[in-house]
Amino acid sequence: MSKQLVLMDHDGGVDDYLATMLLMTMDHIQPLGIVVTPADCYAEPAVSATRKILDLMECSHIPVAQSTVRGINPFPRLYRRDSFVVDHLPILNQSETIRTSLVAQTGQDFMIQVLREAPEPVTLMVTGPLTTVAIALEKAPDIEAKIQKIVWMGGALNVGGNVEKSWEPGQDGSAEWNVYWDPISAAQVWQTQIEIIMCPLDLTNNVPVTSDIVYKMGRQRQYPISDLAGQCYALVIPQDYYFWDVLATAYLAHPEFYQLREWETEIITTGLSQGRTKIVSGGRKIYAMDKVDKEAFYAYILQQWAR
Ligand SMILES: [Ca+2]
Repeated sequence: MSKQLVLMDHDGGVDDYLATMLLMTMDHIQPLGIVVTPADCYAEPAVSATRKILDLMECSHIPVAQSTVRGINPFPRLYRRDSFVVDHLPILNQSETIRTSLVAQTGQDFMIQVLREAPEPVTLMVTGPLTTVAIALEKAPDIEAKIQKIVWMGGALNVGGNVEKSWEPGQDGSAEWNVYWDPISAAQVWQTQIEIIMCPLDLTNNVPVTSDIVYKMGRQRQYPISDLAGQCYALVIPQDYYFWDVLATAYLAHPEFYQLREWETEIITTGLSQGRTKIVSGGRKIYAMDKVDKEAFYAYILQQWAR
């Protein structure tokens, strides 16, 4: 059986590194590269940490590219700082040199090239804003035909968003961060015919990062990857943290853990609700992950990181 081609586009949050670590364990997937979109991070440590993680996972043949797109509403500094912390974790700094290459071209140009050269359509695994995808599509509309589907962590359908009103003025709390960073790009992707399977807050709100699961990662810390995952989650445990990007990414390996539901939606790009993914009759059809077998998911990630 041929492997499923996947290009990942993450935005450098703690969860994004963990999603990358999970993707690298999937035997039936052939990762074509990793693009880092500079959203929930500072770009340089995020790119550096990503390359070091690929080294640790013995995936240094997979190229990393730095996207240079811009957002509209920056992520809080408190979240973005984590990219420096992860980049400095001892387990990622056992060698003075990084083997995984950083490609010379921008992440958006790399995305265009990878899609054009792919022998068959590619799944885009996106765990940050859709800006790099939108810019790539704008520069090279022909690549739409090479995108099999987009699996995306983003949006909030029937629950509130996660952009807190007390932190961010001028919005009503309905937006999810990956949309809010750049609602215009999300709306542009909504204009395409590409199949979108999203993992919204409606689902992730039910799958918290609990002390119990983090302790379980610790109890198998003889495995370096489980140890690293546990350290990363320990870093964010004081926040209200959920399996956002990791839950979305696990879908690639085990779609049978999930129930999908179709919705008609639109992206609100202006005003108080900018960044909202609103259910609207007659709107753009998308699939949302609606339910997940939580126990199977927790068991799966523990098993995959036991290496
Ligand atoms: Ca992310």
